[in-house]
Amino acid sequence: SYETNMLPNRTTIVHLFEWKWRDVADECERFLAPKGFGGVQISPPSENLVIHKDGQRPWYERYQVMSYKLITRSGDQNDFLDMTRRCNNVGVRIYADVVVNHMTGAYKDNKGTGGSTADFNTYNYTGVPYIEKDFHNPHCKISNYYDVNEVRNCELLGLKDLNQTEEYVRKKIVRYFNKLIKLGVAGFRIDAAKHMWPSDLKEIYKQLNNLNPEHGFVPRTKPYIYQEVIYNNGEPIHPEEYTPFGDVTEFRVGSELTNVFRGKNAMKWLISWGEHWKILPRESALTFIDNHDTQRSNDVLTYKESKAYKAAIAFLLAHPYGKPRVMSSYFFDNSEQGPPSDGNENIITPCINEDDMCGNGWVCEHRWRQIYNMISFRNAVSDANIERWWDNGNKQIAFARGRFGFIVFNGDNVELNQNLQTGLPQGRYCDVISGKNIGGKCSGTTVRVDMNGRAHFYISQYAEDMHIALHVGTESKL
Ligand code: LAG
Ligand code: CA
Repeated sequence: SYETNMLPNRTTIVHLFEWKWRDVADECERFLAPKGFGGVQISPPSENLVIHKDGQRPWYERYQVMSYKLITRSGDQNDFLDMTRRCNNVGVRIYADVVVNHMTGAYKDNKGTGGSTADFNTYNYTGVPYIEKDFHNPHCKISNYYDVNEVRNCELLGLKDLNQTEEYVRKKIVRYFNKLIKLGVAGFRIDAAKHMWPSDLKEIYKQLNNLNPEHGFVPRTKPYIYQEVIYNNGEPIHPEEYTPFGDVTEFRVGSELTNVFRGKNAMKWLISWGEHWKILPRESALTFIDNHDTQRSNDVLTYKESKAYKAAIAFLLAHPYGKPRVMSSYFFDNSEQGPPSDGNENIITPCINEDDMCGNGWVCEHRWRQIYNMISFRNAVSDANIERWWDNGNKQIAFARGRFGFIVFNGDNVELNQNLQTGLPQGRYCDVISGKNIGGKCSGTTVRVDMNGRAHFYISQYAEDMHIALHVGTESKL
């Protein structure tokens, strides 16, 4: 198991997709730290190709690399350092999304967000620099995912494919990663890891510096690495090839939990959730319901199906399997749509409304009470075991996390009306889904746990949320 380098009792990463560095820094201070978030996955910080399509800048331009200069629409290197300083100061870690499998596709325009230019025909990227011999040759396109060589040596979506087996390319990548380490990141999301040879990645990781103690890290701390490996049934490339030197994103979690919380699979089966479902060992899995790709392309739950989505995330966070990440999005109705931007193509800062929700086109799922309160739940129950599993044989379930937390779900089309053994110490607990404890009083439902640890739960099939969650630390005084 790899160390995430979060503060003790912090557990969860939020992906602030397409946020500007200044806004991330503000969010660390005013919201993420107080609510107990462990870290932020940021959008790729490396200079990208400016793409204009249908009168706008599609989000995916950030996956087309022009150089490793830290200049993007999210900000420059000064903004970046200001972000890591301010976030680390309040105990929130920064994980950088790093795109090193490839550079760009071939376009008519060839200007980067930092002013670098490239000649796509001759594979000349002056900003690094890379020249043709730094790319896989012969040039080929990936079409057959059952051919391991093709997946790793050919172009993904026509993106010029770097040859990481070459010493010079590795050196440039290592330098880029070490620059980010020096600037205070706690780790990396390795984009398109499946498209690079495990042996090359291992070599690159070996040459990485320890985290920067000036940013509050204990000397000799290794960066936390989680790798994007999408496994589809039957493919020859297995995520397990990458777990000997980092964690791996477990996409099957999102699809399986989507099935359950859409009611297509009975919740009672979740009693065996984890390795029994033929997913990665818990200590290697980075888990999530949706990410920036699957929320656009796959059939998974997103903010657009909020009731089921909130419940799926609650289960993800209440269950000890994996290291969780939650998505934070902007509204979109077209899959290429970029982040909210102004007339000068600058990304617009999310405004924060009086009710704590975001405006200006940002969804900010991480600011939904039902989501951030479950992060507190996960922090509070720590590594306590699942105990006192209950189900009705169908789509109503409940379980405890030791003596620290208890959660109940009603995914049935009938009400849930049950007296359950919670294992919690006697007290009046605030349900953290319908409300919270404000000045010693629950703003939502209060649940009375008696001296034997039993409590009564009622969840209508029509309720705004299908679940109730209790954890120690939220007891009401009334
Ligand atoms: C990833 N993980 O392994 C990213 O999570 C994913 O968002 C990236 O694709 C992909 N790998 C490459 O880094 C995204 C979009 C693609 C987009 C690509 C490059 O999902 O749609 O491709 O970034 O910008 C686009 C066009 C393609 C075109 C390609 C090259 O959609 O049609 O062939 O650019 O011009
Ligand atoms: Ca490759």
